[in-house]
Amino acid sequence: AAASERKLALWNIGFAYTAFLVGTLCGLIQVFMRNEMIQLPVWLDYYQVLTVHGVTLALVYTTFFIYAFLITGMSRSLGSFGPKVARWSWIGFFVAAAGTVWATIEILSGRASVLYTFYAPLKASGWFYVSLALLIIGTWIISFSLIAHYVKWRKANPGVMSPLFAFMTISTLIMWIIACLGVVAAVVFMYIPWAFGWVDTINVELSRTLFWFFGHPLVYFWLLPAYMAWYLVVPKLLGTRVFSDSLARLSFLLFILFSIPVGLHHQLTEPGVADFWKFLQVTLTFMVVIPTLMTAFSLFATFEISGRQKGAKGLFGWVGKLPWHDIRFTSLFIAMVFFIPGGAGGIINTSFQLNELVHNTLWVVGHFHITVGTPVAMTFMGISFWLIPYLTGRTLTKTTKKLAFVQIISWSVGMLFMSTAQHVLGLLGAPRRTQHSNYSDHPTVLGWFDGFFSNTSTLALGGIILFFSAMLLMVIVFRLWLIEPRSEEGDLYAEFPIAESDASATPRWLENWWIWIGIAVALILLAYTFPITHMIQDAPPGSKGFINW
Ligand code: HAS
Repeated sequence: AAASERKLALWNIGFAYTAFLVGTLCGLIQVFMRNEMIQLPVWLDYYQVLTVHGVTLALVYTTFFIYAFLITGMSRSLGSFGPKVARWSWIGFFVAAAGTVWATIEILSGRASVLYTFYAPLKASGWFYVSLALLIIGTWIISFSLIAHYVKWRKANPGVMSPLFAFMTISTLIMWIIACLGVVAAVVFMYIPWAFGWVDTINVELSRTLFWFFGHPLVYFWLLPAYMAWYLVVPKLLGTRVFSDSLARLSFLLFILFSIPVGLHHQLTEPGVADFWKFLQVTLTFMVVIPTLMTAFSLFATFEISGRQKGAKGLFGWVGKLPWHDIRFTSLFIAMVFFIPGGAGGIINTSFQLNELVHNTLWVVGHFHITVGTPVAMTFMGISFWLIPYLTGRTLTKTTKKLAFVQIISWSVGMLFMSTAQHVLGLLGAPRRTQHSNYSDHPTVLGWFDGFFSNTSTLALGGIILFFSAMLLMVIVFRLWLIEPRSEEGDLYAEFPIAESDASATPRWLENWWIWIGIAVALILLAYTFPITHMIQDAPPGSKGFINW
């Protein structure tokens, strides 16, 4: 990658890890409060800390890290950005960064303790929503810059299938841009007028629906860059090729189709939406599981093929042939393993009746810590171990590698304790998003805490281990950025590992984006037109104006 792209990617990484530092500190405070080990000072509110924790980790760390990865990978696979793309990418970064800093100030000043899902009826200051709009506009500017870079490449290479990294990037960005339309509509037409007091009321159900139109694909916006590493980096580290180019492309396209018309599975317990539409979206949610199962199939095939190439025998002989000593691989592998219970939990969540049991309990918190908090976050950690050296021209020395192993293992152990406790407590009935951990010492509640895994102390133990791991990661990032020695020619740890993918048999129509965008729009209209029309028509009197519907 050219110097300008490297610098931009590093700025994004720096921003991401600053958010990570703040977010994990707030995580530690969370578990201590649940365990009643600390009392917050009067000027700091539980919901404020929870909001900073969620926003910095789930929204800021992920987003900036993702763009660092995409920018570097696009530059590596399609060539350096021209001056225009470079300039706009920088502008996008600064707009997103300004929005983030502003949003953080609003939260810290106590004017926006509305959690990272920020939907009504919770209300923040109007400026909080403006700052969020800036963050989204910033990401759009970078996204369109990357798309422009890709379009230029395609014009220069007519009839050639684009490199897989670029294809996956464009799929992710298309999904992101369409998804954001929901939250932009909600923020601009509903939250901003409501929060500034230009209108008195808000159509709560509609605003939440527009939020989840965005909120569910948001989780795939986090996941897909991790999948890019699983599809492209893993085979390279195993010394083999991508299992199937067309399968990989198709799975990303399926995410464009099915990740958006499914938001109602977050609203299954809400009134105001007829069961039929909830059921339809639940069915579509099961469709979005398919590309993940394709990914799992493809990765197991990759493991097995590479194992057999190295002489593995028997059904599981390949396990012994995997490069366990390579932290870049091991981190990604553990990330994938966590996704098995993480994804299974997702299927439970989306099963209409079972959702009744788990909705708004700590179970859901457990679910997202073993989806975004481990498969995604740990993949980003694993990427950091080579991406930062690649960008800074330094190397991963033996000492840092050892630290990285300790970091990855401690993150896994911490997460295992914490998320298991969250899942179990949730099943017993512990609500999420509440500062009351003992629920006024209600006898039923005290009974929950008898088990080892249904205990806030286990939760806190996990949180402490996680915080230790997070601090270790900060040390590693710092060393890779500033302290490690310069890498030498051919240094594997300072390379951007992308496996080859044979696109010779891949159908060309897979890259006809308009087909996929068209089908996605049709599915969105099918899933959302009637529920949204009903929400507008049936809104209570007084909330039927244009802006507040
Ligand atoms: Fe979820 C709530 C349903 C995936 C994140 N989810 C959340 C929230 C977050 C989140 C943040 O239907 C909380 C939102 C809030 O604050 O209110 N989720 C699903 C379903 C999936 C799913 C069906 N979620 C994710 C991912 C996330 C994420 C991915 C982040 C990155 N989720 C829900 C529902 C709710 C929900 C409801 C609302 C609950 C409520 O009531 O509030 C699916 O995409 C899952 C598909 C995945 C699988 C796993 C298969 C995996 C295998 C192993 C992978 C291995 C590979 C390689 C690829 C079926 C087989 C093999 C190698 C090895 C070494 C194993």
